[in-house]
Amino acid sequence: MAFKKVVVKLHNIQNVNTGDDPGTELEIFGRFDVARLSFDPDIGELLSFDAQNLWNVSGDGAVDIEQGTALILERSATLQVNQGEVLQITGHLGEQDDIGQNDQLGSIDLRFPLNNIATGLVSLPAFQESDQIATVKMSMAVGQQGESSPHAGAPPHAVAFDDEP
Ligand SMILES: [Ca+2]
Ligand SMILES: [Ca+2]
Ligand SMILES: [Ca+2]
Repeated sequence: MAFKKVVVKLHNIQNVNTGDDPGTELEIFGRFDVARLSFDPDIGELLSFDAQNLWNVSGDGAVDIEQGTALILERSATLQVNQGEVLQITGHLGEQDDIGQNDQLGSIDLRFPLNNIATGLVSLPAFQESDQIATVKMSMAVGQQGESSPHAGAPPHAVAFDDEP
């Protein structure tokens, strides 16, 4: 069965424009997760497996990001996606405000079938509410791929000596 082992990396979150938000910084919070989705024919639904969190900050812990700078994260997760499965990247960003409700900058739910998983930057829309704009840099890297699961069959290197005294 074909598979790809893929490393998904959340590099950074950039404050492109503070806009009408008070001060020179955006107060950014949110979360990003990756998982693989597999169709279960018995119940006729996509199920989520191997979910891994890349970043998770609540409004109370919002991070100040100066306009024109980035919050460096460099968090990664590794998943093996098999034939018929889908790599899913989900996330959302918010912007914390002391007065009034926090701003919702946007959400993503990106899905990559096995054939669409390739090394490179992940194309993401800007996260934006009025003129408060943040962008997120993510990438994926295919580290290993093949036609059969590496979990099946013999290990690649047999132990060639014994350690009896
Ligand atoms: Ca705001
Ligand atoms: Ca601010
Ligand atoms: Ca704010």
